[in-house]
Amino acid sequence: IQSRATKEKDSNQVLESCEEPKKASVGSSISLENAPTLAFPSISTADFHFNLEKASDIIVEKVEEYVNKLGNARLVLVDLSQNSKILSLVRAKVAEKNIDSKKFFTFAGNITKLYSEGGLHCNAIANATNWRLKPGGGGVNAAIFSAAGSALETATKAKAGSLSSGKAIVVPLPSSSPLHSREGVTHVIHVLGPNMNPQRPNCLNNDYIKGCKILREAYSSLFDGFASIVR
Ligand code: AR6
Repeated sequence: IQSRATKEKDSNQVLESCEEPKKASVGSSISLENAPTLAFPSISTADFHFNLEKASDIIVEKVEEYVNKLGNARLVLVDLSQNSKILSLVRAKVAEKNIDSKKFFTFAGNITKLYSEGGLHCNAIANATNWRLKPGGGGVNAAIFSAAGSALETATKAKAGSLSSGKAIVVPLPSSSPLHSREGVTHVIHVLGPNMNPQRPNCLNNDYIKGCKILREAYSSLFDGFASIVR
């Protein structure tokens, strides 16, 4: 069994090898490694076919709006691959802004294995879900419901039966869930983004005026939900 110290050392190595966040300079402020952290996927940009340029603008705008309101808490945008288009777009756009790289950074990895495989402590993770809040359907929703086991389904049902687009719902994860015991995730925040895929319910038919408004609401609702557990 790896000691905590070894894990934390490994986690630094992982972060450094991803070049995210930038190495702290000597004498800089304390590490935020154990600060409350929300890992979130890019909402709506895969199965829901939302335009990546527009989505990346909204992610950067919303991160900029929330990051300092959240105290020392961290926001981490996650995608499966280091070559992810959305991660590169956001990294490039965030570099133009004055955003603390210890409080917001991108990370390549499976959102259900951030601690065990990436050494990244995240007490909350966001799920890009469907309006029925049901397991399956592929993407990050299928991965999170599957990794969390039936405890997440039960806890979600106790909170709500459905979700409207642009909204998020915070679900405390029971300690019986492997995602809690193995990864340290205490809350899953389900978010429903706008849908541009004609094969899925409530398609917006390329109406990006509505779509961008709903995506902004979705991120506000997600970050407000995270703020409610950090407080
Ligand atoms: N870890 C990290 N990121 C992931 C993972 C993972 N395990 N899996 C996917 N992503 P998507 P949407 C990234 O399609 O577009 C579902 O069927 C992915 O690369 O999961 O909001 C639901 O039930 C992308 O960047 O969500 C809904 O019906 C991001 O997560 C619908 O899809 C979101 O991709 C929601 O579609």
